[in-house]
Amino acid sequence: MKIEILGSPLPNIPFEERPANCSDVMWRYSKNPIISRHQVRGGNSIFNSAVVPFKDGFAGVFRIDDQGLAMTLHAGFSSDGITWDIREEAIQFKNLYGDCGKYTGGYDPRVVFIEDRYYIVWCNCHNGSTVALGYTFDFQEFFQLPNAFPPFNRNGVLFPEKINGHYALLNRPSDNWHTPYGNIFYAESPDLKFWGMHREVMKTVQGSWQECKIGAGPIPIKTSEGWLLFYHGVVERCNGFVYSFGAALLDLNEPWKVIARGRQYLLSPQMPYECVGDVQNVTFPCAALCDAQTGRIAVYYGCADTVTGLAFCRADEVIDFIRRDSVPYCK
Ligand code: BMA
Repeated sequence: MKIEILGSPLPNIPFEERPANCSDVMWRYSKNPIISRHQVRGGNSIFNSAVVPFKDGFAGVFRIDDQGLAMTLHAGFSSDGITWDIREEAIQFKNLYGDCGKYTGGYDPRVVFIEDRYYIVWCNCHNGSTVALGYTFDFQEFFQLPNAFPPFNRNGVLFPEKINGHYALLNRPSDNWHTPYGNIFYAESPDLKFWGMHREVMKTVQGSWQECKIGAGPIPIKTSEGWLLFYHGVVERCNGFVYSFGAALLDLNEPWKVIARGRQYLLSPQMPYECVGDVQNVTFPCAALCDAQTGRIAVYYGCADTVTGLAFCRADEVIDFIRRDSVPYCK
């Protein structure tokens, strides 16, 4: 049976065909990186950022670390998904719930359209890193909801629709710095304020690229086979962490159940802009655009905590790849 993305067509998705000399399931954009570290005045780096289709083009929320290394979020707009006009002024969130979630700087945003608005989930520094939520209708005015969890937690990723009547959020409980461990969990909420029913989705895999910690990446993509989830995995080598990314397939109705999970990574730091930068050897995906009509996917990923790259794949090929060589135990 044909593997399909269940969603809307996106004929203007940024996409480049696989180069003739490449047999990889995922391949990089030939003009990477698409966003340079100095594209916005006063910036030190622009990476780990999220984009969505918006009006006739695209909009996004970008992580900029400034030259004092303060981490802030900035709106950006693009007509083709490749050339971005990113606002120099940081987003100011209108805080709707007082002490429950103040904006004190943010990083690693994800953006998703649900029902009538664009939700932003990011890592907030309020009393320690945790998962913050907010929304916008127009990428001009932004509102902040309560933090989903107390510190420490990161890599919050909302599903693009309610599951069994509830909002659903992948997350990664952690500690106060570069957690040397971490598994992906699932939480649900009736109203985006109260979160519970925590379930474990996936553990790390010893002796692999996903050995120390894993974290959900872009918004899961609904397919005929299950939710296609791209996620990053970290291994500690003798001179530091290496961040690669791969994919898993989660059950459509019970997404805490893993159907298949790639043993091999899809992309790992190999190009100079992924290996050299403020933090060496990091590829960190935070967004994916997909075209349901053709199965084409474009993944946006941070490179070496410095610049932003783009990589491409096809949903059916990724699903075949992770089914063919799956981690033997899924939990
Ligand atoms: C993680 C996050 C990411 C970063 C990565 C590598 O813990 O902070 O923002 O890309 O570390 O430094």
